[in-house]
Amino acid sequence: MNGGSVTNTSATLGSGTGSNGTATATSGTWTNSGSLTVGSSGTGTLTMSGGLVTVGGTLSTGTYGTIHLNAGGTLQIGVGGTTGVLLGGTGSLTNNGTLVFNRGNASTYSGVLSGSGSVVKRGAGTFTLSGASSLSGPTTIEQGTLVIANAAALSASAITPLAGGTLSVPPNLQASVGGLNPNAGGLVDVGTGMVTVAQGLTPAALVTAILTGRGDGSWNGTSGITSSAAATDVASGIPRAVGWLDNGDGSMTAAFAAPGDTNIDWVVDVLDAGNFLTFGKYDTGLPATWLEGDFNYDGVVDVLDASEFFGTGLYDTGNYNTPAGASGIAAVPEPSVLGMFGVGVVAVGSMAMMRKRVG
Ligand SMILES: [Ca+2]
Ligand SMILES: [Ca+2]
Repeated sequence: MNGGSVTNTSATLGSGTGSNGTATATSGTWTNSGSLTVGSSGTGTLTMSGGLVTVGGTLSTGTYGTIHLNAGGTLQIGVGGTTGVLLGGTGSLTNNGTLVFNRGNASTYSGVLSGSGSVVKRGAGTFTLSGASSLSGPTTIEQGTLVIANAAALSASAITPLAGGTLSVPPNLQASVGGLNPNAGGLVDVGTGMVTVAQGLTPAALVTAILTGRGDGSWNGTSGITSSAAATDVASGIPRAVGWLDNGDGSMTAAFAAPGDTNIDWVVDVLDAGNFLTFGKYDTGLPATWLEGDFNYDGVVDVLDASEFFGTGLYDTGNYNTPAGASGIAAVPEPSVLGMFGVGVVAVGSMAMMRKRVG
């Protein structure tokens, strides 16, 4: 196929024993409203180097079936309806072109995607990637929700959710992605999980996205970075947020967090009290990060952040983000440390007030 448009229901390349079926697309469109089988009893080869090949049903390969998705070629699975399956949902594919997943309902792909190609999530449905893929091209979420249900589902891919598209992680998952553009109009929902972005995301862009997702404080933003779990908690009076970390190696982390959990290990303890006090940003007006105690994203640490810290009531109470069904491990309270921390904050607060009076 090198131009024009071909439409059929189902097709098979290499149907009978001993037969040899080959299809090569360099331009134009080939639409299979039904299924496409590459190599049934015979040998089948599907090569895409340009144009668009769409499979509305199931794309499968037999023993002697081979799919080449090369640079310039586009393979679309599904046409926005309730069908469209790539390799049984489990087979692996080398993608050096463009791979489009387009379903209107929920579906899962657990195979491995490799190559330098790109992925497009189209269609209103929730699409779950549960395999560990090495794909290095970009991923664009045009519509619906893309769930990365494996910590390495898109660990080498830079993800861009566009308006109407959402990237989300399952409860408590700590996922890594190759890159992330959270300010392109779409939404990133960390839920009760964590997303670490390997490169390309600046602290300023990350905080901008978090502020957008936070909205009026209810975490009900429709773009930027939010946490639907924090939104639920805040609505019922439980202070939760999206915390962030500059990991110092070019990577950035955004995660469900309680104010006060400076290092986002889902425990508020002496390490956090230490960070809040010893980074020395309290009431200085100096630029500060979440790690240094800025829990309300205004870039400084002051009494408002101290209030956020104490407002959670989580100090030394153990993990506040245990997976559903798991039993939490109760920590032994250390009231003396909490007392010291309280004294410390009061002390720096008093010093600041004295400075102000003197000034
Ligand atoms: Ca902590
Ligand atoms: Ca602050």
